[in-house]
Amino acid sequence: MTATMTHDYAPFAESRIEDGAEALRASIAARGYLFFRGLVPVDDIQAVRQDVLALCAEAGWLDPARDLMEGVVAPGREPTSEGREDYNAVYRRILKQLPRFHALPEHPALMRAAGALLRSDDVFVHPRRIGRVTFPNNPEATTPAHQDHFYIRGTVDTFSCWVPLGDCPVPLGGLAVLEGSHRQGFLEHTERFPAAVGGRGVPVDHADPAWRASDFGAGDALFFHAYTIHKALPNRTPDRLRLSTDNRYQRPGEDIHPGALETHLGL
Ligand SMILES: O=C(O)CCC(=O)C(=O)O
Repeated sequence: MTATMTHDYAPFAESRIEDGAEALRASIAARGYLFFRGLVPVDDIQAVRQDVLALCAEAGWLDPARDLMEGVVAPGREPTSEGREDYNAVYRRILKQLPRFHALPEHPALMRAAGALLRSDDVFVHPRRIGRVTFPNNPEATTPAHQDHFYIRGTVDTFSCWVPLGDCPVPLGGLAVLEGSHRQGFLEHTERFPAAVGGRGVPVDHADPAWRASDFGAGDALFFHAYTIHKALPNRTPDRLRLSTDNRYQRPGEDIHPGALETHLGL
């Protein structure tokens, strides 16, 4: 069984930062997520995309005959994924050598939205940077349905923000959210997906009409609560890399698990 199956999901409800903090908090309390179009300037996202893709190209992952920014996988290149030696060698460089990748979670646009959700001018950004390079033709590696609290722990008042590095239409993957699922509280993560990111998930009905997903454009951002069930959609393109970042925000001084202060995968 793969981590996710493909269905046509209804699109996300869209929020605007101009809606104001009260309305945004009411919206995330009702739905468990906020989806912003064009929150981060496209050029700021594309700059990080370029940095990440340059490292992918150096590793021989990309087709040199194609424009770097397309992120087209080299013909014959087998997929790789988190935890494998060849993947981690590139991912370590992404985490350590790219100042613009490192700075992205603290982008003023993301900080402003996080501050509104946390009802605080003072926002603590988790230092654990997380990026993902998801190959096509590798559905087993698709992130299964889960709640971030299972992985993050610490205060439940932690919000995640998923930001793709570039356009991410549904066939390239994206992220789907089970609307309203944060109200179920913390769930047992009993499902096991050995080949997938994280490896553990909650049992879900993939045909549940409460699932939401939309095409993401560069600069779009999806915030969600630590209890909101979400999953990646499989990269169904024949040859494109899906690039994304996971960013976490909480109020300073609240409970935090020591692991959230360490680098991702110990890299
Ligand atoms: O992009 C992915 O594959 C997983 C992202 C995710 O689950 C998260 O941001 O918590």
